[in-house]
Amino acid sequence: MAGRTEHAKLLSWIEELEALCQPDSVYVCDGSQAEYDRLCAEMVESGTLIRLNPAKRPNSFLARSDPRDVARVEQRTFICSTNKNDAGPTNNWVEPREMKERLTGLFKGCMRGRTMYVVPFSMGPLGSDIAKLGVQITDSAYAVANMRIMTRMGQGALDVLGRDGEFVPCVHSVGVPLAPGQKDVRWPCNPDNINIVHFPETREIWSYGSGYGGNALLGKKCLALRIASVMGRDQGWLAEHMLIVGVENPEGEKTYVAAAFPSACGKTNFAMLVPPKGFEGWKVHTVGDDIAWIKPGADGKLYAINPEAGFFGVAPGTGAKTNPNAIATLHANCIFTNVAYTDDGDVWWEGLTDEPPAHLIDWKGEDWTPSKGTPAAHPNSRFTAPASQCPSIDPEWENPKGVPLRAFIFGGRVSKDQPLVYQAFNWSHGVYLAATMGSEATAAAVGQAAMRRDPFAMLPFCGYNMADYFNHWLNVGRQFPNPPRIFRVNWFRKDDDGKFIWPGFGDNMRVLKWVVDRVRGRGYGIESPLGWMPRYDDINWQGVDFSEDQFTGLMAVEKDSGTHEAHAHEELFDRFFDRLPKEFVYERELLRSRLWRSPDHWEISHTLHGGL
Ligand code: TSX
Ligand code: MN
Repeated sequence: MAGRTEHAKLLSWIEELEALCQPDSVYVCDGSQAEYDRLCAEMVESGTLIRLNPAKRPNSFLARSDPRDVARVEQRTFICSTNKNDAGPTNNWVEPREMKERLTGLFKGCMRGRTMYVVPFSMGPLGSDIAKLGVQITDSAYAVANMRIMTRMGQGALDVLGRDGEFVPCVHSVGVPLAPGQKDVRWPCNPDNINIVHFPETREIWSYGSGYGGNALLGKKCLALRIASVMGRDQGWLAEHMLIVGVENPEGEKTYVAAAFPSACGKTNFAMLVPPKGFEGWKVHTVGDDIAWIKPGADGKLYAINPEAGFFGVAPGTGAKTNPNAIATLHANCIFTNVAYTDDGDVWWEGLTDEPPAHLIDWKGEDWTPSKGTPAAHPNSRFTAPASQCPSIDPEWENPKGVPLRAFIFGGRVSKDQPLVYQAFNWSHGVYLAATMGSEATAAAVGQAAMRRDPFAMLPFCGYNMADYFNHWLNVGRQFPNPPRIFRVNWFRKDDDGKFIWPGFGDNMRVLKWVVDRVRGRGYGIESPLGWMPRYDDINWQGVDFSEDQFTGLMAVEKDSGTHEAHAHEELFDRFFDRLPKEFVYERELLRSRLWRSPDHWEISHTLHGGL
């Protein structure tokens, strides 16, 4: 049974796209299990998918992409607003009419010899006030199968759409039409012609040439971040690159926190954190691992939903020690892309086990042994897994109202000078901390790690001028007498021997507890030049051997490097000169003056008083 709709605008849009793309057939997805099973069986038949050993991993599949199509392509991602400056200095821009012409050329006849799938989907629980509907047209069955895991896809979405509901039109093609009788390849794509295009004013998405992840699953980065961030700006809410967790203490009190980290900081691991020894009775519940839509409620609180229904996570580094909840989530009903294939028909990737198997088929489909010297799984290989299978999933994760947020955490990946945790003095200081966050990119010059700024972890995902985005955040805070508190963290500070000082992973619970204590008015804080900090005794150290000296080193603030950092913020802000919030200049001067008044080497002493 195919999906049914009487939505006149949707039906005429489908006809229009059919005329443009000239597919052999059109199929409207109903989202049923039978449909999913049929599509996957067809992809096994065509060689796009390998069915994994059902005894090891039931109803799960492996896909190997074209080696030229393994990640998002930021140089080929466009925000096509009427005015260039509305896209801002951090986005690629092309004039909308010019881009429409380019797309019409690319999409003309691009689906010849293929099926055009119509994929209706809801980002967010079906019918939630915060949710948004989209319809993706695609010639990739792989995209359809992934969309069924990642979104609420099919007849349910069509029913919510009704006869005249609003939807975001999303058009996707791998860009490889087939001549009559021409045999398809395993992973069709057109890597030299990739275009990932957003029209923020008309709220349309067009994606051409790639079958991979964020390029092809248009509900995720394209709709739920780039287009939704524009909707949020216009409608007074926030679309953020954030995980959401619910922290439950032994008394059963629950505190919801959202957190933004740049890539390669372990967001999914944090979203599924397992409390360590010393936290008996504490639980961390997962609401989402990548995207949060956050809306002001009538009661003066901010409510967040996870617009997604699954996890599209990086596989390497995910193991029973680093993230047991993810490993349990992956037991069945998953799609794996570009991981390695084991001799017994299962999957493997670096970090899944301490010891690699003696023999594998690597992500390129070649024989692999540990002596080969190349990774068996691609570093950006992925799992697509239903969120409902996560053991730590929050009972409220599908609550259409969302969950009330009490704190925002922003974290970078910095080996020097950035302390483990501190709290912003107020909302505008917090927005400044989020805007200036970044991660170290190992630079070519030996020994020098360059900071790559990634404001709010949104640099590749903001659908409009980031300076306007900063102003939007400042405005949201102004509406609330008691907004969520804002924190900065860094799990990655190293000592002089180049070793990580902080154990990280489950031990991050110790930081999370202090955050919860602070927002609940229970936790003590010392005023440092950077923000409020916990003293050694403000952290629960039960179950870990971490000395006061180690902690002091982890929290120290160097006057010189802090001043250098404040100066580097200017470089970032200069790009946004014409629309930069005045508050940022003010916050930078406050930071400089706090550092100016501080000793060369500031450190926490438990004898210090004057906290709050
Ligand atoms: O995900 C990570 N988190 C967050 C977990 C909730 N990672 C993985 C790297 C990013 C993909 C981390 N790596 C974290 C972390 O908190 N910290 C580190 C650094 C680190 C790595 C290893 C050890 C300690 C710290 N220790 C041993 O290997 C024994
Ligand atoms: Mn992400």
